[in-house]
Amino acid sequence: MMKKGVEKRVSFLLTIFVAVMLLMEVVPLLVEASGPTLVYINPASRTVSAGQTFTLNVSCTPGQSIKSYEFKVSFNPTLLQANSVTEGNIFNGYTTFFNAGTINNTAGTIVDVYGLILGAGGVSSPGNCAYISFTAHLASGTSTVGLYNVGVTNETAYVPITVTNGSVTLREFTLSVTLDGSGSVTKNPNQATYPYGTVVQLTAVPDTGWTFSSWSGNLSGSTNPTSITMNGNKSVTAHFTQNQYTLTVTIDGSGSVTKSPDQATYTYGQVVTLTAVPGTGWAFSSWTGDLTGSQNPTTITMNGNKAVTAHFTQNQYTLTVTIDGSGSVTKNPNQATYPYGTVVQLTATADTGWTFSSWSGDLSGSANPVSITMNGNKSVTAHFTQNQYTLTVTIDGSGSVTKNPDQATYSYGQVVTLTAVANSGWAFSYWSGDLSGSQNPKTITMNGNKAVTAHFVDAMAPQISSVARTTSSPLDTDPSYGWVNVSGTVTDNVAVSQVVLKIHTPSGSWNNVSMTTRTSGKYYYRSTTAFSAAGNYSYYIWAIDTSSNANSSSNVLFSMPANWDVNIDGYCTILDLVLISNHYDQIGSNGWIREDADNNGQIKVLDLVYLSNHFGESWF
Ligand SMILES: [Ca+2]
Ligand SMILES: [Ca+2]
Ligand SMILES: [Ca+2]
Repeated sequence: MMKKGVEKRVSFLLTIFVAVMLLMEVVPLLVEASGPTLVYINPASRTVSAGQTFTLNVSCTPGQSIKSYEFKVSFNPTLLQANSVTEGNIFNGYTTFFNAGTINNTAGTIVDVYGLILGAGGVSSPGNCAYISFTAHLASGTSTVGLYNVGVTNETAYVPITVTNGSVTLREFTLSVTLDGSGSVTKNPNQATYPYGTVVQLTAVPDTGWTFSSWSGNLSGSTNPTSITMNGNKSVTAHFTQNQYTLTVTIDGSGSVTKSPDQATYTYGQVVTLTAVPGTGWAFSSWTGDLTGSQNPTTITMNGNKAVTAHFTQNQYTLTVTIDGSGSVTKNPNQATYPYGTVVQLTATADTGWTFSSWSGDLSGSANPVSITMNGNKSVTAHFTQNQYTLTVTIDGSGSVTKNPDQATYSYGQVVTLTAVANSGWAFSYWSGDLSGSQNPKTITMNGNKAVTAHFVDAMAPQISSVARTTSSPLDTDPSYGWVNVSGTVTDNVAVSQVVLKIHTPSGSWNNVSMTTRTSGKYYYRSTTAFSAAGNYSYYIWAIDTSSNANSSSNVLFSMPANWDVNIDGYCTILDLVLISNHYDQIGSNGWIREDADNNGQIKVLDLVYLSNHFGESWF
């Protein structure tokens, strides 16, 4: 059928050709003067989108009356697909014959498109020969839409033509990126426009302190980098969110830290002022963690999560104890320094001989032990007073005691020398009470109140004086032939205990007889028997006082003559007989004369006999 059509067209063209030749021979000037016929793609250039179906016109502006046309079309089959060819409007009003030609989308050709007016007639007005429907492939680029093998005829011949090709550009696409937040997006490749199908890698790069979160627009999700395929104009928004950083403050010790501004979270670069406020009795010391040093207040720049530790140290206070006097103070606990609030117990311990009295300085009163609370440096003085001891001396007897040194009171450990001084007639004997023994002088160490008695004893014997004797007369009529009165004065500085008359008799024995007190101090003894024997006697007075001090008077000698010794010469001799004979026969009262030897009142021969019985004796 096609072949039949071609043959028919060829014969027809031959006919036309002959007709044109003839016509040109006849009216060549007419034809040439009209100029060439323009055959062109209309629009000459067109921009379409991938996938777009559009129509290109093959237009004709006749330079003369024309009756037929033929052409072939070439195009880039990778960019364009030809869909159909339909007859144009140039020969409207005439009966036409139109051949849509053959489309080859592999080769990119449309061949053998032609049309003509059947029968008589021609057209010289511009119009379209054909409409070609194309669809743009999913690509970008520019395809020339070319016309070749173009021929236009009049009734008889091909007419001069000028052919103008056209072009179709498959547009490229824009990729518009919008930023939400702070960051950037890089495109790879980075072009103003992209051919259809280009895969563009988009990499979202957050600014410091920001984080890419998601895509929106023609992308979604949060994959980064991600790809977008350019099958159209694309508009993408990259969303960045500002990072939020935490600021964690840890307290070491006692205190607090204020944040300015005080927020749950902070954005990048935000400067936060940290002020460390120590608790009572504490001091800020240093920062550690994401801060160092000890500046306060200080600032921290939030370029990440921050953790800071504020270190507080407890204030240390000294406790100084001063001693006034002699003693010591113990501290419990005993430390060089104390943290704030420590309660320290102070115990004052007096040295021996001292007594704690009171506190001064940062303490007062006299409580002991006492507590002090360390809320600052403390200085305390413990006052001790020296003990004062009394030394009481009592005198037993008569004397005195001197103290060296002689003070009303004494301090502990003081040594006092006591010297006992006896009064006359007295002697120091011994110490009692807080001293003993008889050493004199003697020392006593004052380690308390002391009481001492100094004992003095009577050291003076009785004094015996005025010793007197009265002896009976040898003529005494006492049948015992004699008596003696002995008296004496005995005194003592204390008291006389006993007075004894000690008599040595002619027989050699001693008679000790107590003397009795007649008046104060006067002692008396009368004896009518102790001296009855004739002979030589001696006596003395012995006295003892209440302290057993004894004294004796001097010895006194005397004689008691025998009555037969008339002339008291110690012997009974003839001379005694002579004296009796001289008074022979005289009388008188008894004992009136010594010659009355037998004391009968008359001198007789019995007296002579009495003497003769003792003749030759001696009584002393
Ligand atoms: Ca005495
Ligand atoms: Ca004689
Ligand atoms: Ca006689």
